[in-house]
Amino acid sequence: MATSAEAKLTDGFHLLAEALKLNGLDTIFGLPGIPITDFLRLAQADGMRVISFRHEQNAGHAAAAAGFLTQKPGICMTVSAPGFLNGLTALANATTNCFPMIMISGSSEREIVDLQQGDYEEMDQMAAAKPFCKASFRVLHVEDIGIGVARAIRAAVSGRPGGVYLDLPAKVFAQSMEAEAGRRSLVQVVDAAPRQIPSSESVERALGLLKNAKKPLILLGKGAAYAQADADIRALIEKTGIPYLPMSMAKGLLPDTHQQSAAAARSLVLQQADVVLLIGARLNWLLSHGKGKTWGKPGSQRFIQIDISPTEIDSNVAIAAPVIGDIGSCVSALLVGIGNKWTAPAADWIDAISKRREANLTKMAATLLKNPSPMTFHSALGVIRDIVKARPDAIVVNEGANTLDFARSVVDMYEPRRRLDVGTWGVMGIGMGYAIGAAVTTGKPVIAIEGDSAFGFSGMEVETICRYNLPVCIVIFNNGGVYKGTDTNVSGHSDVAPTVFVKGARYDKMMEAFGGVGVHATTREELMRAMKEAIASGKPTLINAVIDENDGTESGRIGNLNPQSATYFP
Ligand code: FYN
Ligand code: ADP
Repeated sequence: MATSAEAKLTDGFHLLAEALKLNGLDTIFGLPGIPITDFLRLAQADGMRVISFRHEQNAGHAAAAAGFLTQKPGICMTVSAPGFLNGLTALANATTNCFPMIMISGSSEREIVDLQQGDYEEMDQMAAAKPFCKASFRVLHVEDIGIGVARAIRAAVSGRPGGVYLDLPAKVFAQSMEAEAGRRSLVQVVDAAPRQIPSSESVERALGLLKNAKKPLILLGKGAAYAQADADIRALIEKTGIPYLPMSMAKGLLPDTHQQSAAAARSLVLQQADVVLLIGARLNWLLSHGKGKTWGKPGSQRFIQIDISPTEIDSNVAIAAPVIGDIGSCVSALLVGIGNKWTAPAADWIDAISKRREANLTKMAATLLKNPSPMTFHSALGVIRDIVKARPDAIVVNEGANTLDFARSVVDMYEPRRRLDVGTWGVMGIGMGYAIGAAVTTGKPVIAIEGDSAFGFSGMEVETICRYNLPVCIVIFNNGGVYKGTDTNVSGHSDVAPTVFVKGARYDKMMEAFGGVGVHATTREELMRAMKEAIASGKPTLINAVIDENDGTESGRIGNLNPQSATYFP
């Protein structure tokens, strides 16, 4: 039994849990081991949700997804050096995507690390993290845990959101202090992501440009989805009548079936628009840096850009009208400026877009009608498209090359923040982490549309999905390889080609091994039945969707980025 002196003490374990809870951070995605095992136990006993993974990268991706979906930093916890490094990829990816998360890692003793005397899992983790995230902090004394957590929260969510690293040497967890002083050392962060109101001149400048446009376009990026200004963004688009193009994770901000969506006329609007209003989208590689043949005649466009980060402006091309502030405040200021007077864009611009859109939709519809066995990407995606239409609240996670590219255009989204994908880096490996993060955070069904190669990066987390009985339905597009399954080895020795996997692989058996539902589907009917059952039951399900190994193209739709040797192949 504790003596009265001991009862008045607290320690780093308790203070860290209390600091997180005080700030509404009630879920930890992590992986136990020295020195955080007892912390995870204690956090769970203290009422927090602790989701334990099989690899830190996936825990980090789950935290990042939670951050994107909730605007609160997702929390990832790892052990020292190797565990930390495993998580670092996810932290860097979150930062690149502007998703708020905090990775907290246990670390070795400073005295030994700094003299490089060879401690257990020795590494200067704070220095290693610095270039890969927005901010990096270390707490050396138990009484600073509250401030350390507060600084991490503010850095993650204020301004442009991103990843933050918080270093906790092992001995800080066990350090004790007087309980009342400990309680007073904690900080409840006030207004962690303050609104940033745009200047009135910037709003007027933007409206002036937009009003005089002959062929205006609104481009929505995942910053617009993150901002949770859904009603105002929709009002801006519908009031002005301006066509809009969603980047992949902005799909669903307005339903993809909306009359003003130019998603199915992408090339045309990018080439022909004269004024483009970017809302939470960067002119990076995904938008051909705002120049080149994607964007029509050189100099034919002028840009308005709404962003919270002033240094994003002019990063690739000149921005005629920057509007700096948070998207909610900027869009509402534009709406006030517009009032009830707005002249809809000229009919010939709207008609040209409709014509291209209808032509592309008709072309697409024909590919979805076919019913081959094995399936093709399109025949299988036609099924998923119908399933998502029937469950618009389901969250779609999507990675792969062809599986990503085709799903992006085939599977319509109807609600904001329902699509999570490879993002700014085009990274493989987000699949199961995002799926778990989304399922835990929202409680909604999750449909993970996975290339067979992409799934491999996080596949072991099917055990995690089964362990927590999460409503995740994974569909593996199994065409037997990276891009496709037909590559051959021309060297004469017996290894398979570097892009080819085991023929006839049965990913569904992996799910069965952990008590989930595994289904082998070779036709649309089998896929449809299995998905309906998965969504209705909420049981962890993995469907091995057999796709023709000839279907798929090298690098999907970004083959232009894939250098090919002119001399290697005869
Ligand atoms: C779009 N399109 C459609 C529809 N939606 N047609 C019919 N119906 C629907 N619903 C049309 C659209 O108008 C384009 O035709 C075409 O389909 C492709 O549209 P998409 O996919 O929006 O555009 P595109 O050119 O592929 O976009 C470029 C991109 C995108 C860079 C933004 O490819 C992307 O997000 N790529 C990420 C790739 C990635 O990260 N891969 C992971 C690594 S793979 P046209 O208008 O006629 O052109 C490692 O190897
Ligand atoms: P996409 O890949 O969909 O085009 P990006 O990730 O390139 O989107 O762009 C997102 C942009 O949104 C970033 O420049 C980021 O600074 C900005 N952003 C994120 N959240 C907000 C917000 N609340 N208000 C304003 N801008 C934001």
